[in-house]
Amino acid sequence: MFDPSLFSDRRKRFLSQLEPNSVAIIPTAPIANYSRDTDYRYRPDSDFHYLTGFREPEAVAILSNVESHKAFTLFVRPRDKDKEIWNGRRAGIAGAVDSYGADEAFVIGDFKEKLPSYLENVESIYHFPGKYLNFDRKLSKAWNAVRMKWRQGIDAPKVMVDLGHIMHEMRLIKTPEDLILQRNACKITAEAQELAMRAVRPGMNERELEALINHYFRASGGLGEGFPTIVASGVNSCILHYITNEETIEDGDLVLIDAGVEYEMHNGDITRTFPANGKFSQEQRAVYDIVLKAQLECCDMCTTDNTMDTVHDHAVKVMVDGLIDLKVMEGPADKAIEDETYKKFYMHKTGHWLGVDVHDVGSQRKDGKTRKFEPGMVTTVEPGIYIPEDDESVPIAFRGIGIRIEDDIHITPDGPENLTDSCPKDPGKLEEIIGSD
Ligand SMILES: [Mn+2]
Repeated sequence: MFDPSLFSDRRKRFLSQLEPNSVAIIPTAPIANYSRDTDYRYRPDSDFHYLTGFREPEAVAILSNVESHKAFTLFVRPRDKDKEIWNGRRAGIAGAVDSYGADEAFVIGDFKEKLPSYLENVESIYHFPGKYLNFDRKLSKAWNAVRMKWRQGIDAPKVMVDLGHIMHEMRLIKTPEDLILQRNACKITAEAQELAMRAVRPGMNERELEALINHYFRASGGLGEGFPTIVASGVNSCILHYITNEETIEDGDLVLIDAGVEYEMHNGDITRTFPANGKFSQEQRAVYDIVLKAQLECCDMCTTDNTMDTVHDHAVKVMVDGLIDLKVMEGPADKAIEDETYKKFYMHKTGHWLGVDVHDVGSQRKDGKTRKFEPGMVTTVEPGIYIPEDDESVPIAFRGIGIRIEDDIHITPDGPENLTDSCPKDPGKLEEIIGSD
């Protein structure tokens, strides 16, 4: 799976965008502690991994276009027979060069001492200030150490540039290689969702569906869930990030599942909502049809003529009109939108970028304006309606209904490509397959 040329190509593209005489300093993520001396399974920093492919902790990449520097230097943990027996293999400095394409590699223990030499007579430092504060201190100290070398005629860097404006624009526009992984993440996620639809029965616990989905993610070659799987039955569906997943699914409940696999550092993200017993009630179906109409039309709007905002505004309009028709909300629609009274039923945005992070990086603005979609972007489209169970202004049969429908859309020059289209959402199709396994 690991293809060094993919990463060397990314590094070339990255380096070509730096100002002359610059150095980029990119640490990977620290290890996160779970409990006492037990840590979470390690996940590298997304940006660090995007440029290096290196997945071990305690590593720093230095990319430079300074003539006297190597283009790509990696600091990594040393080989250590004893530690490798306990915690797994290490590439070491030889592996950093041979397998990961570093021009030069050192052990991480030498980083502090060597860092100032990478900053001498350099114009700009590219870095993410604020992301890892302990690392910021090391970098600031090194910068200061270089300032003190003025007697030797050495200049210190003048500017620190936020790495994000280059890195995140790169990550926002997916390459054909990125899309292979993205498509697979979407496919596995779609299959897992359908598995849950077919398996669901009233009387099951939410956690059983969670386990089914997460089992499928891992068994399909994914690392596991890219974010905590949401299995929300009944009124739990009105809690946007409900991850407790401990309650019994009752006859007559809707089940809202929002889940995504992390596959080779790419995330799927799909939400489906369906009746546990295989049949929508009249009110559930009425609200479902509104959300589905908004979702289908918004998916179609993912073209280079539109922006995140125009898509969101359309979702709001369709759903407000629908809720007024159902007498769940009071009209007129223009006033409900103007006064934002709809926000008690729809309080989130309609989409987010998707990729290496599930809520992926990349600016939604360009030249001071909301930017239009561009080919290579991947966005979710996920309108929803959540009717509070205690809202006495709403007819009782509608209270506690929460519905969200989410797909992952790749923007192409010819229009939207729905990467999760295979995941059922047509209400007739849902009723056909629910509980069929
Ligand atoms: Mn999402």
